[in-house]
Amino acid sequence: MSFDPSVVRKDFPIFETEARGKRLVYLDSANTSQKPRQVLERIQLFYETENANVHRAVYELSEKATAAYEGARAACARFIGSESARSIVFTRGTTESINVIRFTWARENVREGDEVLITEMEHHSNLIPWQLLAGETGATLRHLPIGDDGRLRLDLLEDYITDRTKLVSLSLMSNVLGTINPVRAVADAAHAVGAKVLVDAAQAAPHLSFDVNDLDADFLAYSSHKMCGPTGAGVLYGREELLEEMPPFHGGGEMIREVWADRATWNEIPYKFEAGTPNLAQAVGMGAAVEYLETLGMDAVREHEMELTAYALERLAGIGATIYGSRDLSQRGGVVSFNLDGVHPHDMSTIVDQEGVCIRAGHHCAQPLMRRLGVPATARASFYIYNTTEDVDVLIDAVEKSKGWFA
Ligand code: 7TS
Repeated sequence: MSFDPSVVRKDFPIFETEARGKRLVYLDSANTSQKPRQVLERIQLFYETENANVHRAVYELSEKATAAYEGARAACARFIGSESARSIVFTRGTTESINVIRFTWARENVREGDEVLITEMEHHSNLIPWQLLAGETGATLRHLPIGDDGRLRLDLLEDYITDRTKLVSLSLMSNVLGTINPVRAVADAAHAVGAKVLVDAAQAAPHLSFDVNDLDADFLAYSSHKMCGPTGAGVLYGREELLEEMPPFHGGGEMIREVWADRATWNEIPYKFEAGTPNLAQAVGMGAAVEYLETLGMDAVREHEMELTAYALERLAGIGATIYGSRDLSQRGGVVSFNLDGVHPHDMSTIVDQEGVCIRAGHHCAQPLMRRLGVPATARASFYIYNTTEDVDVLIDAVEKSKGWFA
């Protein structure tokens, strides 16, 4: 049931452009993905035929805009196995979704002496909000260690999840190591002590099929722009009963039910968390991205990326690269961090750019993880539906050239 990536590639206008006069080899999808025509055309259609503000007017055009916006919400719910669209809050992306929890649920539920547990492999957007919360509340932030294989030390879970733990926030897939984390096992341990679980699915949502009920997530965050959708849109999933209890985030229009001069009551969920005019076209575009991925089939997406990752790992090992993270394909996705002896990743990235190859170099917004790995930076290639084995070959040739520069 797999698809042909060279056919998929044709859906993406960007691949009609060149990079440095060469075929564009885009290997930075963990950073942001490219956008298919189906999504771009859906956004255009919204502005051309449906554009009005949502939920506020009774005229037909506003009804059309509202239907498009709420249709996207239903698609985003279906995509992660949420039975109810009421659980889906539209945000600007994963970072904002995590910060919503910091400013709402966490402020009400995390006190001095409590603990928030994250892991050693988190992106800064699932680290800094909790550092700030800890600073404000006197709570303690703890980090579940990883082993040398780039996987979570589940054997230490008992020491790290205690009766003081109020929140466990972890990524489903690492943006550096590609590790797919056993979220359900962590969630079971967290729930056993009454803690809540927030899943950062920024890297998982574009690449893996998962279900919030199977994960037993209380909250889950993902971004549109990494999964073929536009920037400026994302999702915060929350269990309905938790969203109901939580105070609002931003105050303003749309999030209220009734307002007096000195007080107000709140709208029903999810609107209680969507103050002001939302990013309408972006949300609609995100819905179109979900439909695009559903048409390809998330199992086929995963299968394609496993094949490509296997090939890339083999070829990188063949040129003597150090690869960070597990080699076990069942435990990892298509984000491959690596280094070559004697070549700084930034130099490598600059040199491969001359061959039309886009890779990321640096700390990947995960500085504590870099310290744990004992490196200041890595190069990182990340794969998606439009990448081919030819892209990997171009990457390897280009990386080999960078070796030559420093020989
Ligand atoms: N969490 C993870 C695991 C991520 O990989 C990222 C972005 C974020 C959160 C933040 O998402 P945003 O959409 O709110 O920005 N990761 C990366 C990356 O790996 N390279 O650039 C951005």
